[in-house]
Amino acid sequence: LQVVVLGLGYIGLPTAAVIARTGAHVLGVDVSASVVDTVNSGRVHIEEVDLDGLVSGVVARGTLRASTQIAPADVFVIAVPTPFGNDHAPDITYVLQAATSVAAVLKPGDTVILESTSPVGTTEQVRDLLARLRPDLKVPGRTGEQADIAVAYCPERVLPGRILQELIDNDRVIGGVTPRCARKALAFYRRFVRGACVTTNARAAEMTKLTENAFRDVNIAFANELSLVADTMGVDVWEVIRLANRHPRVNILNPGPGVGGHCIAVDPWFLVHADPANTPLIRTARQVNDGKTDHVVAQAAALIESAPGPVACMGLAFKANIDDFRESPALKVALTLAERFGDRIRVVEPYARALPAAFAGTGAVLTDVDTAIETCPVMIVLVDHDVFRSVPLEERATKLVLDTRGIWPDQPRRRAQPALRVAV
Ligand code: SAJ
Repeated sequence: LQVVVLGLGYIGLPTAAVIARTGAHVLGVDVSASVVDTVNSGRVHIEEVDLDGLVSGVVARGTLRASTQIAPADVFVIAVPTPFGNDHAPDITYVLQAATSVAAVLKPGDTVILESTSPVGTTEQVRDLLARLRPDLKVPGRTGEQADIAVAYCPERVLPGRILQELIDNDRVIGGVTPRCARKALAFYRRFVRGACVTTNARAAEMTKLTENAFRDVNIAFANELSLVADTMGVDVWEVIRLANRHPRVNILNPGPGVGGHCIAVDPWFLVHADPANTPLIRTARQVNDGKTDHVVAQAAALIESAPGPVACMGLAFKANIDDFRESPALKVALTLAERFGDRIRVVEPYARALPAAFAGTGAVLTDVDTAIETCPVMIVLVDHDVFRSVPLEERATKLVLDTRGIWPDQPRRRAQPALRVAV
């Protein structure tokens, strides 16, 4: 089996490597020559558990290679980014560019699968584009005739940090442009997926992906809203959530400094954009989560102004134990504080070798956990990295702490609590 994976990013590269491990011959195609060179030398340009060993193995075995040029194959998997513009409109340019390059090498019997998170209707647009570019091929779902090619949508659902495991173990939703297309794609995923593979139509599969991430965003917004209310009340939100979650039908997520990454903070907008009139809840959740970041900046600034000395901003990553700083609320908070408080700010990020370029000229410096503990009387916890979580109370008992992730529940509360006293 010859497979082409278009896009060698956080999803495409692990997917290509996992397919290559089954013995299929995989060509990974990327627009970046440096990414292609890195992969061909058996190395990886992204940090993901066990990915380096897997890629070096399949490249050495000759089942994975990379190129900037596409080649004929049996299955094409499109895993390119789908960003949004300033008005939150989804931008499927990269998907259409990838499909255009596939069209040039497509032959009867081939399967084209879109994995990129996409607005509903994108897979049909891909099908229509292929039909326009290749009038010699019968595309699926256009006439009653049997099609020459299959076109399907199968969203990736993997969690950064657990990608290789979840690629295999997660259930997959496979949406065909026609039922026959879904079955064709299903046979492909069965090669490497251990989870259940469930078939549906392409539009339902597209909406399912957006729904999953919107669901999580709405639930995190609920937790973030609670954290603001609890602050007003002078109540520990973590305690409230822990207790409420003892109810058999309550399962509240964790508040934090906002929602980051390139999925949950983006995908809900695809639903809002498609039907603004009917999505007040999803839109508001986005606003609550973005607003939480501004709230944390204000809280941190007030704390920093109230005390002298260096300030440790703990973490830049968009979530725990990864090196991914894209759309990170922690980075946004730390950067805003660095711009305002300059050389008082020490950034602690074990997953960064240097401060991101945006910090240049602010005066902020990167430091390690030990130095921060020794030198910073003020600590702002922005990411729940395990290495931060394990700092014992005796090393931080005297610090002024703003813990946006609730990793130090035993930290003495030093901020004046709003009084909610009952007269006795
Ligand atoms: N977060 C909280 N509180 C929580 C959970 C998360 O503040 O209780 C924050 C995180 O710190 C982070 C953001 O939300 O900033 C997103 O993190 P995440 O771990 O929820 O999700 P991602 O973005 O790493 O991956 C999500 C996953 N989707 C769902 O869980 C529904 C993953 O399965 C998807 O494949 C991925 O998006 C994607 O690519 O769409």
